[in-house]
Amino acid sequence: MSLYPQARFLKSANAPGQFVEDVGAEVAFAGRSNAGKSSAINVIVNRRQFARTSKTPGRTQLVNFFHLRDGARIVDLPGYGYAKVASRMRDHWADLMADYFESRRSLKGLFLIVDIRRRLGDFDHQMLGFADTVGLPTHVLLTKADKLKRGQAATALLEVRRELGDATSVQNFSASNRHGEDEARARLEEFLEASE
Ligand SMILES: Nc1nc2c(ncn2[C@@H]2O[C@H](COP(=O)(O)OP(=O)(O)OP(=O)(O)O)[C@@H](O)[C@H]2O)c(=O)[nH]1
Ligand SMILES: [Mg+2]
Repeated sequence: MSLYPQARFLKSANAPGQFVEDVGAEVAFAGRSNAGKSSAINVIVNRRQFARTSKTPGRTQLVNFFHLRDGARIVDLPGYGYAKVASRMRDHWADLMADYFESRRSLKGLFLIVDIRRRLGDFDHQMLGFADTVGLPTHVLLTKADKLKRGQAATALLEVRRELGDATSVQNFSASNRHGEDEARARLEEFLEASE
């Protein structure tokens, strides 16, 4: 059974004017391209191919809004870190992200999705910076934890926690074996409910 039976794709936006109405609460998912954002959303919402079903070419640079239930949304932010992306696209991305973080009153939390094997990169720190600027609580999912041995995954978690300190919560996660799904969902709900 779906935990979010009403969950559905709402729309993709390429400019602030296209964002859905700024009411209720939403939590944004950000991360490097291919980090596992869509897979994490699918596990948390408990629907196969949910975040992916609406995928169309070029969508990587779009802000995707999903309805979770009345008054609650998930936002799949454009993936970043493609070396080949033209600088004009990178500028567009930075402008769109700055605009999104500064203007969204309904934005209640940020999930940062990081491949546990790569650790945090410059763009990840930039996202945490955006969140910090506007006082947004953040949660880091170190995903693809199934790709590491248990001990290595535990060490990675400790190291990232030490690196980030109290600024953000951090957990290990795997979309493949669903490790950490309850913890992730609980944190999502905390962010959404803090606003009610
Ligand atoms: N082993 C393993 N593979 C994963 C996990 N999460 C995602 N993947 C794989 O990593 C690849 C990228 O996953 P996506 O969820 O599409 O990543 P994304 O961040 O949404 O990527 P973009 O939307 O293209 O930016 C896919 O081949 C997934 O099957 C995980 O927890 N474990
Ligand atoms: Mg995706």
